[in-house]
This record gives sequence, structure tokens and C-alpha cells, in this order.
Amino acid sequence: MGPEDDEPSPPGDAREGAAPAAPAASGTRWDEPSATLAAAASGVAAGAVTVGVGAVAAAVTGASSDPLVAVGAAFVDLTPPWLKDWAVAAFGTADKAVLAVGQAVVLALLAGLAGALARRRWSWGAVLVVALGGLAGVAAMTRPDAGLLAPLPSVLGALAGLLALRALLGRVPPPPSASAPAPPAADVPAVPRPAARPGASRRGFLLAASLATALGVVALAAGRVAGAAGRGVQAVRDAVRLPAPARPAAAPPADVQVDVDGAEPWATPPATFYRIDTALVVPQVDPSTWRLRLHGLVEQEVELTWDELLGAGLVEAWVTLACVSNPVGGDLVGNQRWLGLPVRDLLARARPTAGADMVLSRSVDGFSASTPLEALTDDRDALLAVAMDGAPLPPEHGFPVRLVVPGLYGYVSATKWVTELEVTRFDAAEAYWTRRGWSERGPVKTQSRIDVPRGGTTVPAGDVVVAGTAWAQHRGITQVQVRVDDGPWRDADLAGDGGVDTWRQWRWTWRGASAGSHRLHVRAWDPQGPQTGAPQGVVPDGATGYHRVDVTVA
Ligand SMILES: Nc1nc2c(c(=O)[nH]1)N[C@H]1C(S)=C(S)[C@@H](COP(=O)(O)O)O[C@H]1N2
Ligand SMILES: [Mo]
Repeated sequence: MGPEDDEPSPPGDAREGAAPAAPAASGTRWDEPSATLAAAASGVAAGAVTVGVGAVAAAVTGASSDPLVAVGAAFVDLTPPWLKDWAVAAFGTADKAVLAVGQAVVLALLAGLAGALARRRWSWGAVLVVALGGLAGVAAMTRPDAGLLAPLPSVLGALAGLLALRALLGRVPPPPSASAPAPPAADVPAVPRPAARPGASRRGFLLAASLATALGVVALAAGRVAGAAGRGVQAVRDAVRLPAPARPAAAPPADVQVDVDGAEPWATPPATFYRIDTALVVPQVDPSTWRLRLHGLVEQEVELTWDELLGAGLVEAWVTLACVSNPVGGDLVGNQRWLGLPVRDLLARARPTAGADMVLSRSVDGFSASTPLEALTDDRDALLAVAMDGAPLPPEHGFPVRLVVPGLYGYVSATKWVTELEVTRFDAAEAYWTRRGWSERGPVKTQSRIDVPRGGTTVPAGDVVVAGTAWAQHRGITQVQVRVDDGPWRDADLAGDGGVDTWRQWRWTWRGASAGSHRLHVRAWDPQGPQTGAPQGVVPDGATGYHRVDVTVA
């Protein structure tokens, strides 16, 4: 640090309503508050440089080694269930964006602190920068797909940040106590040197700090874009030729879709299919290097390549996928036509040994799910899926290969970017969410939802069409009923049946709805009886309770 332009300012110089004695000087000279602010800004700029350099380096060393990604991913992995539950409830599928903003705010605060500290004493600020860089480096090294170079982007970023901080603080005067150069001679007055070019210094600092921040942000964006382009599987995905299904899905009946404005599409378009996962960067898995390893309690280990999978005789099935974090009435549920290899066929080749009761599936990014062996060997369409809606899986839905198992929540069955199936026992191994307080098994609970009319809307008096969907995967929906206020349950009309593994639409006409506020409830039946009415939150194994919609009839 070489302060060359520090100049003492009268106390209060920068305050609002300062005495008009020095108005001309206030914009051109440093006072203590603005110097502190500048030091903090130096920290923020250095922080931007750090994450920018880190992202550029990570374009080479891999997305999960990007310091911001690594810290965010580690944070996600350490998230307790109540916090995950709250985040999904509060932000839904925007939870990743919220995390990114939160991370930026925390980083800016810490970087600002590092800058302010470094101005007081360089070593304090430097230690904070090194500690943050070290934390990111350790986070990167502990990612499941970490390579040898994983800590490199954090190290390079921290070094660049230190250099930037040093350079910027050189343009900020040191604090008053430190600003007096230790005078070798007694006759040198302990008065700070005047600025060489008063008026230029603050502007010069602002320019340098803005430039450093902008460079950091641009490097961050460029690094991310370059990394994604370098690793991207989009072109590979576009070139995939899917085989014709050995057993195509039966065409759903023409009336699976209720003819009601505002009803959900029965087949969820992939573009709007809910996405839930712990991956801050979508894993880019090249099918040409993809392998599935099936091992553990088996007589014969099996390894499968992409070409072998495509040639293995794939079948199609309509399956409704649901998330355990879906609150009553929520939209973390979708229905699609999947193409894949029955997991049963693969397990038959491996021959699980007696005592095995679970398959732990693992993905490239460290996620794992515990699926009861039975659900993968009985006659349901548990698939090692390669396609959704007739096209290769979108990258965010697991390209090139994922699991889809009818009747189970996604967290215990639907592993995306899957590369490993370990046949094991529930008492011998735990999956990702089980370790975090969720149930080791997650059969989907029978649920129903009112989509029309929307809650909080006003509908005209008279006959009101009520419609929605209901699901009880692998058991099937047998009946749906609607209740107005405290009235009796009334049977709704079920739309066409797309199979027991899919959701079922329904509609009911509310005759002679009278003006005023009304409550609508819905409940679904499966062959075992009505869904559970007792309200329960999503932790640990899925929400129960009736969906309620309040409307005004006018
Ligand atoms: N690799 C991986 N697979 C995963 C997850 C994950 O976090 N990582 N989340 C699971 C959960 S909780 C759900 S509900 C489904 C969601 O699948 P979708 O995003 O395709 O809708 O994916 C499952 N598969
Ligand atoms: Mo989920």
C-alpha cells in the first residue's frame, strides 16, 4: 500500500448538512468515512476479481471446482431438512436462484469486511481472503466429481483477489493512526502528506475499483459460458438417434384431458416439467463415456454402455413423477412418456443374492437414492430411462440416463445422471436425503388438487366448473370427491384413465353456487380407501391433508 494522496479532512466533512465552510473540497478530498467505504469497496472489487478468475480457471478444471459453485454445492449438501423444506416451500423451483443471490450478498459483505480490515492492517484482510479462498478450495476438493486440480481455481482466484486488493488500497489513504509515517527525525511534523493531486485521487480510485469489479463480473460470466460451451452435451444430445421402442406405450384414451379452461395438461411438456435436484450446475455427461455399473449383492456384476443400453430392447411407459417436497396443492408433480430399459431385466442379469432388499443408485454428482429392490423387480415399469416425450432426456432432467420408478417419490427412485446401481440392504447403506432426516422409503401418498377455479379468485354465481388432478401412482385413482364449505362430499367425474401409474384428471359442476365466500375441498380415493385428511408437512415422507381452495362467488 502506498498512500500518496491522503489528506486530513475536518471531522464531519462528508456528513450531510456539514458546515458550508468547505463545500468545494468535499467531493475531492478523502475523509475518514469515505476512506473506510473505499476500503470496503476495494474488498468487494477484489472479491469480484476472485470469483471471476476462479470461474475462468474452472472453465478448464471443471464446473464443480468453480469457487462459487463449490461453496454453494457444499452448502446445499449441508442443508438440514427443515431448511430445504422451507426453501422449496418458499421459493419452489427458484430455490437455486435465491441461493445464488444470497451467496452474492454474503460474499460482498465478507469481501467488504476484508477490505476495511486490510486498510487497518494488511495482514488481517489478507488472512480473511486466504481463509475464504481456502474454504472454497476445500469445498471444491470434497465435491464427488473432484479432480486433482479442483482447488486450483480457488487458489488462483484468491491470489488475484489479494493483488487487486493491494493495488486498490494503494489508492486509499491509510487510517489516521497509521497515516503518519514513522518520522526518523523529531522535527518532521506528524502530519499526513497532502494529496499530490487533490480531486483526482477519489475519482481515480472510483475508476480503478469500478474497473476491477466490472472485470471480475465479466470474467465470471465468460468463464461460466466458456466452461459450459466446452463441456456442453447439447450437440451430442441433438445427434442422438433413439431406437424405436420394443414395446410402445399404449395411447392414452382420448378423454384423459378434461376440457376445462385452466386445467393442467395431462402430459406435462418437458420445458415446464418441474425440476428438483441438488445440482447447482447441470452435470454434462457424455453418453460415449457413460457407463452404468451394477454391483454389490449380486452373483454377476454388470457393466452397461450407452450403445448396449440403446440396443437392449427399450419400452415406453407413461409415469407421473412426484416430489416428496410437494406441499398439498403444490405443483412439484408431472406426467410424461418415458423410454427406457426395465431395471428388472438388468437385475435379472446380475442375479441379486438372498438378503438384498435395496438398490442404492448413484449419480455423477454424488446424489444417491435408496429404492426397495422389490419395486425394481416386480412387474411395474421401473425404467433406466433415456428419453422423455419421445426425445433424449433434457440435460436438467438427467441426460443421458436416469431412473423412473412408478409409485415412489423422486428422492428415493428417480436418480438423474445415474451411473451406478449398488444392490445392498436398507440396514447397510443410506441415501442422500435419508442421511438428512428424510424417510429411507418414500412411497407416493395419494393426493388430489383443485386447479380450477384458482384460490382467491372470484367466479360468477350459478353453475361453477371445478376441476383438477389426483394421483396414487401404481395403485390408481378410483374416485374423487369435492366438498363445498361444510357440505357433504360429492362425487366428481373422472377423466379417461391413462393407467395406474399416471395422474387422473377430474371435473365436477358446482350447481347453483351462491354469492359469498366459499371453501372447496377435494379428496381422492385409491383401492385402499380415501386419501389421508390429517394435515402433515412434507418432512419426512410426504405431505398429507386435503387441498383447499377459497373462492368468492359474485
Ligand atoms: N442426481 C440427482 N438426481 C435426482 C435428484 C438430485 O438431487 N440429484 N433429485 C431427485 C428428486 S428429489 C426428484 S423429486 C426428482 C425430480 O426429477 P425432475 O427434476 O426430472 O423432475 O429427481 C430426483 N433425482
Ligand atoms: Mo424430490
